[in-house]
Amino acid sequence: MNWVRIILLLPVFFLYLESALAADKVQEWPHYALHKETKAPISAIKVINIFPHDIDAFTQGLVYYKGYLYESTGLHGKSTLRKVDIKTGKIIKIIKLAHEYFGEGITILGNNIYQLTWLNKTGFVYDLVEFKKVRTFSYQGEGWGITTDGQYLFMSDGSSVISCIDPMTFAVVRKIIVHEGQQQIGSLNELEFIKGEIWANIFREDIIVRISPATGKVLGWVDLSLLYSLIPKNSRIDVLNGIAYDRNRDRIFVTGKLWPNIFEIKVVIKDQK
Ligand SMILES: [Ca+2]
Repeated sequence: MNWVRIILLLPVFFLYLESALAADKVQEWPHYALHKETKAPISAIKVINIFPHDIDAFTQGLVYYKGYLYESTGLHGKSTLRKVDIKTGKIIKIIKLAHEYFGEGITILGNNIYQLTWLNKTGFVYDLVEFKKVRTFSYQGEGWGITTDGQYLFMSDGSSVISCIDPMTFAVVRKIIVHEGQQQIGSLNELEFIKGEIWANIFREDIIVRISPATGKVLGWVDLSLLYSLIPKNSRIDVLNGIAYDRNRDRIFVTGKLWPNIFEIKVVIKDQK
């Protein structure tokens, strides 16, 4: 074995390793570089209402339906599906998932609730009223967020890809690559369809990205960092996650994992470029 050759090549290897790691970091574009890199508008928010939220709810999915919020929570042994009164935060109905499942996104289509799990490659369909499980389905990769345009399901898996899924066959109809220019936007988490756009939390970031469902192009950003100043100090909070939309009254609700509050927000233009 030619040790001299190996020793001589070592710096090249480390240089390669470093550049590979740097390339990986580029994927994590938000938030530190966002304000100077993006050409899309960055919106600020105005808080309209503050509601209580279960501080034990590790929020992974949030959706509004006919006057109530429906929420999916994660963690093994603590995963649930629940119907919640908005004003009081009171749990109206709840079911627990088996210990092996880590609950993720939910959406409502027709008379059914669709719930993903994180690593089990398994989703559940429940009837909306009784939370009775009516179907189990499978998918490739991880389950993160899910939303609907009223026809198809749209699923995130923690990458920059959103998969458009047929709700009957669960086949992938098409894949949406979320991007701005050449830059893909990764870590897409909880999702919501709002006025023809897909809004997505970005894992570990204080921003929502607004996405064109047709092209995957970034349409803009919503900066939620203001919310941290409104949460009681010493709150044991995890990351922002959860977007729900009441299309009848044009109300947007956001929260986070273990957050003590759900916020009704309005978006205001902060930085029109
Ligand atoms: Ca949602």
